[in-house]
Amino acid sequence: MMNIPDFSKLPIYDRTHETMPRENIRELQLDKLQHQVAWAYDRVPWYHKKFDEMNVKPSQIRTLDDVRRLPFTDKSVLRDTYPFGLFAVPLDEVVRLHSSSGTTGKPIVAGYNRHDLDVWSDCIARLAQMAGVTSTDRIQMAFGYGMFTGGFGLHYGMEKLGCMVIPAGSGNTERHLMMIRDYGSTVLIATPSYALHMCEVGEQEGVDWSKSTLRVGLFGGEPCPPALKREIESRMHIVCTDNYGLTEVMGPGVSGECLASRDMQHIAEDHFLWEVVDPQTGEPVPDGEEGELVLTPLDKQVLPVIRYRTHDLTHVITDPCACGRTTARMQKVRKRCDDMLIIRATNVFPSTIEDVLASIDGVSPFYRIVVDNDTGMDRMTVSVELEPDMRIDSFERINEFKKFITDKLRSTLLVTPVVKLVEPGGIERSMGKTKHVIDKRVAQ
Ligand code: DLL
Repeated sequence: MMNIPDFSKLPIYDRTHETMPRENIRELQLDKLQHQVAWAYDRVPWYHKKFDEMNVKPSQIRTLDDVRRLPFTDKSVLRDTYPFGLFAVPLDEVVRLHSSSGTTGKPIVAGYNRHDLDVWSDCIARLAQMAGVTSTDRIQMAFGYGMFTGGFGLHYGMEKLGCMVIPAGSGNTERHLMMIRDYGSTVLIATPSYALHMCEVGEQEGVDWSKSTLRVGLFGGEPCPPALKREIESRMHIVCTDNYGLTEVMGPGVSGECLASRDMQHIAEDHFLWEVVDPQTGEPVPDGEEGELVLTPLDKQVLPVIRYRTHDLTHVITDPCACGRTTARMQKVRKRCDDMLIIRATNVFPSTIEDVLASIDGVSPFYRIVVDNDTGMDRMTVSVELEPDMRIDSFERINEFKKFITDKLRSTLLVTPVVKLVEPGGIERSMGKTKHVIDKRVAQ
């Protein structure tokens, strides 16, 4: 079995900021917010105009609550100002670009100068140490090294920590397995769905994961449901943490899981101001309640977005954590306000389907949801992949199992799906983020 290190003995990368008394964190945030707001107002014409329209000046930001006077920023603003309209420095100061594609329209472009990259690497080094990674580790990178922030973002953070980084990149699972074996990699960086795929391929090839040098998985980029994490941890004999971030405010490194509170993530609060708002009204929700996460980076020089609407749903708590950190913790993101499906007037979150499937023995974590309206009525088809050791040898048993899954889904969702059983390995694997839902009613 995997061995969870004693978190009380693990190093804390930036002890000063990660364990600061909360009143000091808030003072620091206010100080940085005032500077950041003035930076955006003075240098980005879009913000200047927007602040003027809303009759607010940077000098009116006197408390952290005053952030509410400021405008929200969302994807549409970044798209309207594509590609560099929100940049606050001349382009020759920019040393890196990343982008995120989204489903429609132009990509979102993020720029970084040296300062931004330094802050980013620090945030990454923090989350690596939360998982017990140190300079002696060998890091095998399975995130892509393209415009996606995952590859380069984590790469430089791990180098900053002093690790040996093996920049294998995404895909080519056989080669990954060979590298783990030959280079003695100790840490795998990947999306959780790709890590599970690597685990399976390894098992098929006779890898004995309990004897592998790999000991830690640093995941992120997509939701990592608890059942999936448990499965990877027990099958690969590694400890996995799940880390969150988004291109618009930096990339990975916004928050990370420590080993003491495994369904939450510590927010790098000295670099990000968080709010949780009602997605409909934009008003703050009561303390600790679920809502949409809104982030204002406090140290971004090139792209100083203010109050970015992430669309990610979470809640945040501020009590101290057993790991010794005082930074606020956000519940891991399982759903977004824009991923809710409306099926025959009933609201369905894909994460609910995922949870129901995870509670059924014999069903693997791989599934796909397809929604269409070909017959004039919404239809949701859930393809469920069976575990390799699940033997169903008669039509009768297949129908019984399908009915069992359909009934379980119906009683939770209040919608009757069409359930299809798929043989092990039958659902397409992704090398990066997995797309679980295809809604044919909307343009993809
Ligand atoms: O996915 C940044 C990242 C890369 C984070 C690698 C962690 C590791 P984007 O491509 O812009 O950036 O996608 C951001 O992905 O708003 C969430 O909806 C989702 N997301 C990212 N990390 C997690 C996570 C990167 N750990 C969007 N859990 C975000 C759940 C996540 N959702």
